[in-house]
Amino acid sequence: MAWTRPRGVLGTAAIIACLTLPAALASETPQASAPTRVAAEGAPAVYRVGTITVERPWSRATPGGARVAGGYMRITNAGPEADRLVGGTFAAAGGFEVHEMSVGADNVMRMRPLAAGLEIKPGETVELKPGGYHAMMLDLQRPLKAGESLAGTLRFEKAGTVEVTYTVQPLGTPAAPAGGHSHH
Ligand SMILES: [Cu+2]
Repeated sequence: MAWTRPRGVLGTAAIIACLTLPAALASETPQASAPTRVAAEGAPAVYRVGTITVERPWSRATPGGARVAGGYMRITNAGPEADRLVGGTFAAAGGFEVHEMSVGADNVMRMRPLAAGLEIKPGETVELKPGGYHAMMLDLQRPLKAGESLAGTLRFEKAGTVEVTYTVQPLGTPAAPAGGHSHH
């Protein structure tokens, strides 16, 4: 799960995404048109801080009473050194953790916090997605509704903090891989 792109292309994509349409972004970054593309219409979809690029942060609508929500995005490190996603914030949540999913000895898939954060190696892209690495929004203060946008931040060990906007996709979009995401 890695590809490299020239810095100039990333910079251009970021500017285009901020000023114009997601459609323009899609033509700049072929990988963005994968089947699970989830960027909301009109929402800025690419964020940069230092050598880190964050693409299309999104979350999913939650049923009433849910206390947690997942945060998903694609993170690319164009720099020469590894960096780590170590924290963040989310407007509707009281806490934020970085989680991984893994299958235990009992063959049950579980999530656990990455105490040292999620490493993004030089030149690599890491996808946070249902069933895999994800941001975990804790202590949700209200249900998330499909179509809304929520502000947040992402904090990287070296690159620092970047403000992002999460778009909330409908429940079940895209379908989570087998194993699901039931927890807490
Ligand atoms: Cu989690």
